Amino acid sequence: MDVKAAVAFEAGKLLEIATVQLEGPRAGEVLVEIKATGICHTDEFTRSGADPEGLFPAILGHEGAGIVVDVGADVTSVKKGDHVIPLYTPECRQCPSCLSRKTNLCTAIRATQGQGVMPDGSSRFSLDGRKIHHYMGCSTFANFTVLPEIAVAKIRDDAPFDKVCYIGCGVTTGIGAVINTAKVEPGAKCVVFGLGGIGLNVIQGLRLVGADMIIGVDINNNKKAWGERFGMTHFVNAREVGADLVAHLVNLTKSGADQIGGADYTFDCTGNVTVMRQALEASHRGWGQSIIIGVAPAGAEISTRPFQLVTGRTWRGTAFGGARGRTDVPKIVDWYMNGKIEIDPMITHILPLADINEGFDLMHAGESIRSVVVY
Ligand code: NAD
Ligand code: AHE
Ligand code: ZN
Repeated sequence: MDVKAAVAFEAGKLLEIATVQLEGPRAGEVLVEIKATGICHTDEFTRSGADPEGLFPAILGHEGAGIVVDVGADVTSVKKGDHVIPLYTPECRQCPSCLSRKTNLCTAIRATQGQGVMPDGSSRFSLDGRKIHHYMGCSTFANFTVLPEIAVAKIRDDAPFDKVCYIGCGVTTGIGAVINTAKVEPGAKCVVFGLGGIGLNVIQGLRLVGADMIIGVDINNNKKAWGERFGMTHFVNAREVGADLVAHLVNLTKSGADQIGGADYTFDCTGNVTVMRQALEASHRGWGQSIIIGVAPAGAEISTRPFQLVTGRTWRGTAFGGARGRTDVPKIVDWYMNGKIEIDPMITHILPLADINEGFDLMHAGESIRSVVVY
């Protein structure tokens, strides 16, 4: 069938709107009509050429929501008409990773997903006979896409696609990093670096679990009001503080008998390895945990003095907020529908597919929190 897509033909180039061909679902696969998709910074990371796994041409996008319109043989867990959110972290419930209960990083199809193809090794997308790669197993920058059955979460029918698409990455990543990965306890002191589409969800996750101190760090003063809107208690402009940023943050967290200072938990939501080091070093001697969420360019490496770890700080990372998609995503949709978490104010721009490049411009200008393309 012919479908409308924004195609990334080459690294660093604008996406091009094109009619491409999509084959129907094979065994274990489903065809989904995508109704809305968010634009995450990770899409920009790959579009720009910074992603060592980036493949071109490809149909990017991994933060979507839509309706199952066809299913291949042997599909049992979803049916035509079901509303779903595509999962770049699938949940097969059978692989060693799923069975370990120690990680959400299902390994059933990770190898082929990284090669931009379906689990049988072929792509369903093409343009005039030329193969187009899938992206993160999702390719939500097309109005129809094919996904493995294990890579869709069935959600309730009354949830608005143009809002809950954000649960496909940003919302779940931010809130999940707090709840699943760090397991932040009430009363904790926390620092969030980078108050964008992910960082603000970390902040609302911290508010949800009852953190006492939520310090937000950004280089854009406009993010102060944004952070406060979701529960941030203190704002620090990293550029204005300069080289003393870590000392400044440690001082802010000192209180009463604790004159050592440092946060119980810090979160990097920037993808900048210098910031990752600051985040680790701003965490508390003896027990501080620093969670890396940001994705860094090919070749980038993190470093610190081993002394930082010897003295009890822990460096950790999280993908998709440690969430098991088919199990957790429907619950997060319920949280949104019941008013437990907010999404609407963070969706600052709604665009037609034809204007998708504008969504990337808004991200670069720091003007959007999330732009959502509605088909
Ligand atoms: P975004 O562009 O919306 O936000 C980034 C924010 O960081 C902006 O507010 C920007 O001003 C701020 N910033 C930039 N440099 C900074 C610095 N030196 N110090 C402090 N703040 C700084 O991006 P996003 O969509 O929120 O994504 C954030 C990062 O998370 C990206 O690297 C993205 O690829 C990654 N990500 C990871 C996962 C995961 O599962 N681990 C999921 C989604 C996104
Ligand atoms: N391809 C990149 C890695 C990118 C990455 O870490 N992606 C996250 C999700 S970001 C969503 O916005 C992830 O899920 N990682 C786990 C995995 O298996 O990819 C690179 O650097 O090679
Ligand atoms: Zn993302």
